[in-house]
Amino acid sequence: MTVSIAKQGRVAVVTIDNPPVNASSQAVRAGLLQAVAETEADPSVDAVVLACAGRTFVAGADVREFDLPPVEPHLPDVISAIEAASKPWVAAIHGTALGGGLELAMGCHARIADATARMGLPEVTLGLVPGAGGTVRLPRLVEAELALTMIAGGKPISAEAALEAGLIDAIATGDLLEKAVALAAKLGAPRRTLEKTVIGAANAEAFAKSASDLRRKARGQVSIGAAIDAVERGLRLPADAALAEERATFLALKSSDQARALRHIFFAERATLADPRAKQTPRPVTRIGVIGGGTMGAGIASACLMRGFHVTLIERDETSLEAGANRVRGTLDSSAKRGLLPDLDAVVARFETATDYAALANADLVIEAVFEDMDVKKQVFVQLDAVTRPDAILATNTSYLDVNAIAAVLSDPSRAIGLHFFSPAHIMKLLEIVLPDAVSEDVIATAAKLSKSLAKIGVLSGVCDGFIGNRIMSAYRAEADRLLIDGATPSQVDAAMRDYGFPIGVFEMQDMAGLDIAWAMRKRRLAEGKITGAYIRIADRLCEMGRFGRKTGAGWYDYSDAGAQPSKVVLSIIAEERQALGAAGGDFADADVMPRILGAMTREAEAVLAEGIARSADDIDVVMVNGYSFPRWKGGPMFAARD
Ligand code: 3H9
Repeated sequence: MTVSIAKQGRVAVVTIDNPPVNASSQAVRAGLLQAVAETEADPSVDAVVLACAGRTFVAGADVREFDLPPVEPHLPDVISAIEAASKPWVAAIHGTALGGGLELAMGCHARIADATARMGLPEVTLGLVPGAGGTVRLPRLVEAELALTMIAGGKPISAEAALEAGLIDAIATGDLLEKAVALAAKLGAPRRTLEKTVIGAANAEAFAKSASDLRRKARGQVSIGAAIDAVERGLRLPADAALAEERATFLALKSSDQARALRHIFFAERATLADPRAKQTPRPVTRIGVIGGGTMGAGIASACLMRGFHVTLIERDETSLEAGANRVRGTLDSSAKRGLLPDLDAVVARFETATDYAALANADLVIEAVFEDMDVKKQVFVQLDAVTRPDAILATNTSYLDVNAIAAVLSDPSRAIGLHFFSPAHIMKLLEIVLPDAVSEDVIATAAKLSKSLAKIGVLSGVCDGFIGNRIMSAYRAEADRLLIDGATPSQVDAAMRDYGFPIGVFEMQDMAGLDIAWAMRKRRLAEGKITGAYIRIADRLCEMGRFGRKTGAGWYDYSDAGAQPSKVVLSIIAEERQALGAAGGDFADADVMPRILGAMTREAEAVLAEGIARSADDIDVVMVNGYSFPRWKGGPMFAARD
């Protein structure tokens, strides 16, 4: 039974059992309406507890139903029926109460949660606003500022924060259901959330500032502005009017292009590891070695420590080791200050450092993050081959180099794999899992499990120069250079990309990351004969002048206290290179920039797909959205191109 009723004394326990996440699909909604009728009619019932079986409370509406016409009963009507009941309903929350799940809980007359539960209204992340009373009930339970960040920011909060804010009535210590039944038994006449007065903003100015910050950050994502408007209506209008407007906005957004794109990426992210090779029995991993304490190595070490692994960081000498260890400690400290690491001491206790590879004798997995140079990486792997257990997995964090060639130096290449993290590694969600020819399936499965343990989205990639993401990025970067030759300016290209929804444009991005790394890579690829066609020397000439980007105060732009300014030097280099290539230049239309950038992206993506480097077009979308800031609400380049 999707919804069942059991009795505990005079309290009815209504349980939803709809795996995997108890989404409020049609069967759940119908079952709940039936449960309201039955408990109202049953004189032996004084109160009701609403609980869920399995791993979580209701995690929201069933997103798969959103592409189909709505089927009755609708969630707002179910929630209204619960709220109008003559007997008190208590929501017993474990896991996550999200979206329609939290709306259901807010329609109950009291809420109790276990200490690890989380609650939120993440509808904006799916291109929606809450559609079952969330924007009207939440501001009646918590202050307007919090309602705004939860609804328009889509951020869930902890049980502790929910208790402090007034969203829940109690945190259960011990058995949640038992405590919920006890609470229901003594609750008395139901107090309805909708009948409560709106709490409002403690500080109207702070509320207005957060609203305008959120609108600015939305960068074209419609649902964020719509969510702010809905919260403001929830604060201003009578409940009935606000509910009607909320529902109309929800229904209009549900069929919008942005919501469809966001649903696409939601499901694509959950399907990346649906490959049978990733489903073999993984090798156990508790002890991880990280070679190299630079930005990347320290970030990887921090990410692993924060997720419960034991980490040994290796550097070539004491000075570099100290610097690397300090980077790790700095990251851990700042995460602890933001409340992300409740037990910092326990995390630090799992962190060791050494200059001798012998310290890795017991490691289950080693990730090298040393200088991006084939010979250096091969030397590291030769040393690892000598000291590690034969079943230990050896991973390289290279972002471009041939993982087959690195694996080949091992006596058993089947234990080598690529784990391409993105910087900062403790924050970025994407992990490209690069599969050399000889890799064994349980090594793939172990990498897949690791990506989940690190709360990352693992995407399988074949071996090629740059794998999925950097290869596509190189292609659209080259196209951006061609745009300059054809008459565009760097600031024109950057502005067009920002207008499309990228947080920054391709030239600004290069200035931020530093131009020197790509320069070294181009030299290597030129030497290897991998660059064909007309070669555009603009970026090389900037590097020859020491213009490596922000870190040197100059790159594609000039930097000063006043910020980034277009550079006359760069514009004249572009003009010279145009002339050298015999290009006419002239005025370039803004509207012609993005079709060229997107065209280059999708052409390379098609090649990546045809060569079997990426498993699917959806995987490419996941990589570009999560590693390269492709606007999420456009669904990724492949989705955008076929839409
Ligand atoms: C909403 O509620 C609108 C209302 O305001 C108004 C209504 C009128 N639907 O993420 P996982 C599947 S909008 C359908 O890997 P985790 C997921 O595809 C909704 N399916 O697990 C996967 O399937 P499979 C607002 C869903 O433990 C499986 O469940 N709610 C849904 O890492 C496991 O998912 C949200 O936006 C769904 N709503 O994380 C919450 N959710 O195994 C979205 C999950 O076949 N969900 N699935 O690949 C989440 O944030 C996470 O899934 C959750 C669990 C935190 C719950």
